[in-house]
Amino acid sequence: MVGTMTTSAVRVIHNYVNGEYTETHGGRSFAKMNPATGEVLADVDEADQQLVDHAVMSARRALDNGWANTPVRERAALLRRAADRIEERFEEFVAAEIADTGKPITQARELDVARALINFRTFADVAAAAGQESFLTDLAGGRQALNYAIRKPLGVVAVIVPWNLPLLLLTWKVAPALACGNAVVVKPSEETPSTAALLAEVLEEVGLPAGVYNVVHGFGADSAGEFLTTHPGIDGVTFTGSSATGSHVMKSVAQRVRPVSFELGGKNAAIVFDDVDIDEALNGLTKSVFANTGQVCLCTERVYVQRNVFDEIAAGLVERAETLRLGNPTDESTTTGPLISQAHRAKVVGYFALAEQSGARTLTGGGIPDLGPDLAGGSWVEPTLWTGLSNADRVVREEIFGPVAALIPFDTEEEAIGLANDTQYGLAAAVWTNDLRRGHRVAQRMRVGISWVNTWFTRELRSPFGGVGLSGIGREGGDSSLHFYTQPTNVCVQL
Ligand code: TXE
Repeated sequence: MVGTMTTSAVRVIHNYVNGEYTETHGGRSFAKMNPATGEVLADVDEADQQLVDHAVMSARRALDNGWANTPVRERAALLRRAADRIEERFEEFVAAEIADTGKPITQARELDVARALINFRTFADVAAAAGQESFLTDLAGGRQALNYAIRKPLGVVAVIVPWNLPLLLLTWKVAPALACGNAVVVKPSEETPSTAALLAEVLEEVGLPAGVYNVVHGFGADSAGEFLTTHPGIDGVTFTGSSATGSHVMKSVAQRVRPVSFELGGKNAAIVFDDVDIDEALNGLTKSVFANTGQVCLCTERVYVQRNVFDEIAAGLVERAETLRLGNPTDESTTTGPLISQAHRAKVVGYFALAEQSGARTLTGGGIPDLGPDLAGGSWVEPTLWTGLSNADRVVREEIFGPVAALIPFDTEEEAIGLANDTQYGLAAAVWTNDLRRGHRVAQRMRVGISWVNTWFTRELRSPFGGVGLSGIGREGGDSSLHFYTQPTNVCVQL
């Protein structure tokens, strides 16, 4: 049986447990809408407690049946075959991601699916090349002890991912987890079930043993998400999503003292100094504010601009925002898709109203665009820029997760650093300047997990990635991923 089937125009998406696509027997299912049009796209089986139990037990059995002890070179080879197979089925993944999210085809190709390949290949390399710590310890009487650490898989890992970059974030976690010899139970967002289901097909095709990769579909509270994160059989949770949900999951996992790795929200700042190359900064800001319709945890929602270039930057950014092309996601000239859902649009539009009430001047956008009858049912909003707000306003403090930014002037470097760091979040920052010393100086003082100078979203997957404050706990990427997805045992041998 296949994971996704077509019945008329609506696909049926099943859970995938122990190498089988399980149909719900009289169970619940939910409709997945196309965010660009509002049409029903798929009917998704919702996993109940029993099925989540089955998934966790199957994962455990797969570990015990030998997956946990597979030589790392075999696991790395399997990851590379998975990357090759995704490459062969590239356009299927692109189509599935577009249908679920409404994101433009160019982005699905160049970012989402491209990064899935890179995630598998990078973590195959990182795991295969990893060494172990060892120390020669001096003891009394001239004797010595050899200490070394062996790293064992963490075990059954719960992987909970959001809807904004579904395949990218899923593979960012699944690739290192499998490379380290874990078994995973994945709960994709209820908004984006398709690529996790397709990945099951690929992993089966390249010979991953049954039970190592399981997918359970559903929601959070009183559904698959909660059944999974509260399950006594899981050994750790890796989660990307909102800070509120992260905090909730952490509380339930804390009862059984399991490790967590959380990448949560952001309210990221960009600082633009007056010595900057204006065009370069505007190109960078256009990406960092509007990429993926502002639905990236790393997107900029606060832009601090040195006063004497403020008007020029504001006018330039408005001009670029107004040339973005909203439209059919499969059209190659489309730059900007819809928001993920009507519910999310209601939240973003609520902030449009709040901005006005707070005295903002809306430079562009602030409404719902008319894109014609075909797209009238989609969750579209206009790219939006405000001035006249300050760090005291909720619009500048809370994560909106839409194609929006507040532009705020500053006079001195110290003031800009203070404004940028004045947030409970701490995921990313971008500094735009032609003064290299200033770039390093300011970037280092950002209270964030990643601080860019004259770029945005440039990623080195071997670097540690994560956030401070409300933006998360722990780091993934390179060795940080190997550390999270393994448990070390220190062996001490007296020589
Ligand atoms: O996220 P949730 P939502 C932010 C963004 C957005 C807001 C809400 O501001 O507007 O969060 O989005 C699962 N136990 N980000 O509601 O709820 C859920 O099913 C276990 C930032 O979609 O955090 C989904 O798979 N799991 C962000 C995942 O958690 C639970 C990306 C994320 O959903 C659960 C997405 C529970 N009790 C939203 N409740 C980023 N940092 O990139 C929910 N889930």
